[in-house]
Amino acid sequence: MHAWPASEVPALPGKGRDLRIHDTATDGLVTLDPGPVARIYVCGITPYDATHIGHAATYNAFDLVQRVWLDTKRQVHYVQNVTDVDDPLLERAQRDGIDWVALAEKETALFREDMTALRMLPPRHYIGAVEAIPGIVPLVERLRDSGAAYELEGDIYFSVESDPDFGKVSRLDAAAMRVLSAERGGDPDRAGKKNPLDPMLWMAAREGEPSWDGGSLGRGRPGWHIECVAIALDHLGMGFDVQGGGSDLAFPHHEMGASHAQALTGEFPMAKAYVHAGMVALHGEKMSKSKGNLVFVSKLRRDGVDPAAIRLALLAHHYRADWEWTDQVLEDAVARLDRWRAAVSRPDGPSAEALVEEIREALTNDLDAPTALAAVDRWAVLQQEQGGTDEGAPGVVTRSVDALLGVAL
Ligand code: 5CA
Ligand code: ZN
Repeated sequence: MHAWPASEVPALPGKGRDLRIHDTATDGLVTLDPGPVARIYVCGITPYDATHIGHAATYNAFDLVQRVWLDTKRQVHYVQNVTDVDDPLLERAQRDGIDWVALAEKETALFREDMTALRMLPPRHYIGAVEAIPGIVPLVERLRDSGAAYELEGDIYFSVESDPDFGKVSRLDAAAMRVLSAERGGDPDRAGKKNPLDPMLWMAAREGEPSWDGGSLGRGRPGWHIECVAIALDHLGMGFDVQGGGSDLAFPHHEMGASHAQALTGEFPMAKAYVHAGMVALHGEKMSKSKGNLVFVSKLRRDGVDPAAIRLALLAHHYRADWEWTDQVLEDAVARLDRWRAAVSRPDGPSAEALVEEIREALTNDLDAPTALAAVDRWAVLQQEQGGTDEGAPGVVTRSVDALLGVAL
């Protein structure tokens, strides 16, 4: 699949710093030392509805990771998937009487437009589940042949008990896992499973549903977790730096992914840091396609909201916080954008050398974007109240805000 165009990332004066970030698996901050090529896998959308502010907030967090690494002059090898075949997509297509392929294509195209407008840097590899099937099948066959997976009425399940490290990503107890498994795509109540938590690796073809040749597995379609493992291992290999997604992916998705990879390679963890963004709510409840309480990025754009203001609204919240989208959040962001634009539109201003370092310091400290915004606010206030004689300063601020925060002033 093709991704979307990259906006240019200006080079900044001084030196970038290494990222310290919260890892769910150890529940602590880790300082990543990626080497010359940093490797990150971010779970992509299931394209059955338009990009909402919750998605955008999560992709914003991982865009900051990429920008921090680029600032250290590293290359970034960023991979993202599109879950372009899965139950919710097929159900929505059925409900609306449309072709599931057309639905996935339409919503993926809109996601690309939204990401481009928000200046999210694209992944180097953007891979759909369907195109990954030829790589998924041999992995499932290997898991089955090694005894880490078993068959149940034609479907293939992964046995969580085959992984001695199972549970180390989300660190939840079995009861909590069972509840979340039922809520998030699992089938803990299906009879005949070895362990209620065992997730499906390969679903045998169902009447009226799309299916693909699965070699010795028979016709069917892939399970959700193995999709991301296959794509990540194919394009990044084991031990990459960050696997990212919203906090609702810690269990079961990233837990099961780590387990699949452990069973395949004998290694744990698949990612050095498991990074999870908080959930954005609307009217007191998590924004979710299934509930329908959504604010779409594309709708805001159509209403004439500057994408830079949407981006500032996301950045005003720490990525790990759960927060609520309100009109006030957007109004504050629009006002901030106006203040910043006025401040950089002057020919000179107060020195911005310290500001670049403050933004770097904030972002490398677990992506503390609100602190970075506060630093820019202080420079803008100084500019407004006292001005300054540094002719390069407004340009440095514009470039810093663009390169590190993805906001075009
Ligand atoms: N295709 C899978 C990942 S492989 C999936 O979870 N797709 S999704 O479309 O449901 O979500 C895409 C990303 O947005 C995930 O990282 C998810 O955790 C995140 N996300 C979904 N809803 C919210 C929300 N309300 N707030 C923040 N992030 C969210
Ligand atoms: Zn995923």
